[in-house]
Parts: sequence; structure tokens; C-alpha cells
Amino acid sequence: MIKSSELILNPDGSIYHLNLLPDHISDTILTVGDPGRVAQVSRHFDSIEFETMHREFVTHVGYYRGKRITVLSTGMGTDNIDIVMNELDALVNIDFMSRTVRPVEERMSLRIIRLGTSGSLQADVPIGAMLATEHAVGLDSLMQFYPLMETGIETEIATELQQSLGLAFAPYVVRGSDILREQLGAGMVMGNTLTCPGFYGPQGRSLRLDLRQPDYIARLQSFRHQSAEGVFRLSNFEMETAGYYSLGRMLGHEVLSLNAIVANRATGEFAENAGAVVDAMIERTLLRL
Ligand code: R1P
Ligand code: URA
Repeated sequence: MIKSSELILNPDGSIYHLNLLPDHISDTILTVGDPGRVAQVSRHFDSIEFETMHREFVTHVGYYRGKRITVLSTGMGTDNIDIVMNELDALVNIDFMSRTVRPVEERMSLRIIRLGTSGSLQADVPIGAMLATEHAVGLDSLMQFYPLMETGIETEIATELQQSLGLAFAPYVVRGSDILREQLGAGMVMGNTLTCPGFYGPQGRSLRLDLRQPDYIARLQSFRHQSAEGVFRLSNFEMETAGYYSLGRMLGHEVLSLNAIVANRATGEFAENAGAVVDAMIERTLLRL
């Protein structure tokens, strides 16, 4: 039995941060960072059956072309993704009455699709592109606390990137769901996404503070790893994808990160209408669900 201090339920039985009951969610979940983007997605729904919010976690559940869809905001950073993934999983794979994990044969695999913004690292991934993440690389510390199993190639990439960047810690590398990427990412740029524990220094931005490594961006842009899977390079930056991919692998959920490219760090440009780039990605994804 899971203690009240570990599986925390609100007085109405809903899960602590997300404020959701098991019946509220659908098996397909769209996630966005910005709480304001939830309505940007749900305005396309035929009907909305349920809405709630708690802190930065805003949820709308409704129907799109007859299919039940949940759209949920996560806020920024993998620390929030730790909350979102654990609580979504608890909603489907833990019996709240008995406070026990459901037997393996009753466990459910969710489809979780991140619709986020991102900065490109490479000149040939332009503003306005939609990018589906193949490998996520985490520079954050989330996987210091979980026993993530990495493949041989993932470990090689992590070790070489650590050396190349001169980091005191090893990044973690996770390949996402090929099935979901092929289904929903068809026609998009396929890329490898660097998940950073910040928007400024960890993404090589310097306003008033100098960076420890002045050539950090150049090192990320030129990093290559050759393996049986081909040549690996880093395509883009954001702040959540590695948390989704690693926790998705460990919890048994299918996860895909889709990135609307709104900044290009090779050319120094930012999108004139970032909202339109995001809208185009939302509409394309909904049509493919
Ligand atoms: C930073 O501006 C935020 O934008 C990106 C980053 O991952 C970070 O959360 O994603 P969202 O647009 O989904 O929030
Ligand atoms: N989100 C990020 O995290 N970085 C960018 O450059 C743009 C959006």
C-alpha cells in the first residue's frame, strides 16, 4: 500500500498537483508548456467536457472529430515533467482506493505528445520548421534519481558529449518512440533535442552574465557521433523533452516531442510570429491523431 505522503490525493480524491481524477483523462494526452496554449489547442475541439486548473497545470478534456483528447499544460522544465509523468501514470496505473499498483496485465500505456516551442542549433533547421525528436539528450539532473537503462549507442553519445563539452557530469540520452514519431511526425524535420536546465546560460545565451565556455554553442553545433544508426548531431534546444522520453521509457508510455522552431541560434533570428508557427503544428497534429 502506497503511503499518503507518497501518493498524495486531494480531499475530492484527485491527484495532488494535476487536480485530476482517473476518469477525467483520455488515453491520448497533448501537453504544452504554456497554460495559455491549452485553449489554443482546445478551441479546435468539437466540445469540451471538463476543465480544471491548479498552479501551472491547466487541463481541458474534450472531443476532436469524435476522439476524446486531453490537453494539459506543464509549465517549464524537467522538474515539472517529473510531476506530470508520475501523476498521469498514477491516474491510470495505480488503484487510488487500495493505493496499490495495478497488476502488469491491467496496466495502461498512454500516448503523450508534447507540442512545444524550441530554438534551432543548426542553420538548416529554420524558423517555422516543425521538428519531431528522435533522441533526447538531458543536461538536467533528473536521471540522477532514477535507474534509466540506456542502450550502448545512447551511452556512447552521452560519454562523447560529456567529453566534448567538458562537463563534470554525464548527460543522459534516450531515443523516443519510433512508431509515434513516424505516425505524427511524417514530413517534419527529424532531429535530436538537447534538453537544458534553463533558457539562458544552459542554452548559451548571455545577456549580462558571461558563460563559463564562450564557445559552448559552437561545440554543440559541431558535435557528431558516428554509429550503426548513422551520424548523430544535435538539432535543437528546449527544456522538457529528455524528462518525457526517459520517464516514458521507464513507466511504459509512448511519448513524442514535437517542436515548433521559433529561434535560430546559428543565424541569430527569432520568429516574427511565434504563435502562428505553434498554431500550424497544433492543427497538423490534431488532424493526425
Ligand atoms: C522556454 O521559453 C519554454 O519554451 C519551450 C521550452 O521547453 C520551455 O518550456 O517549450 P514550451 O513552449 O512548450 O514551454
Ligand atoms: N524554447 C527554448 O527553450 N529555447 C528557445 O530558444 C526557444 C524556445
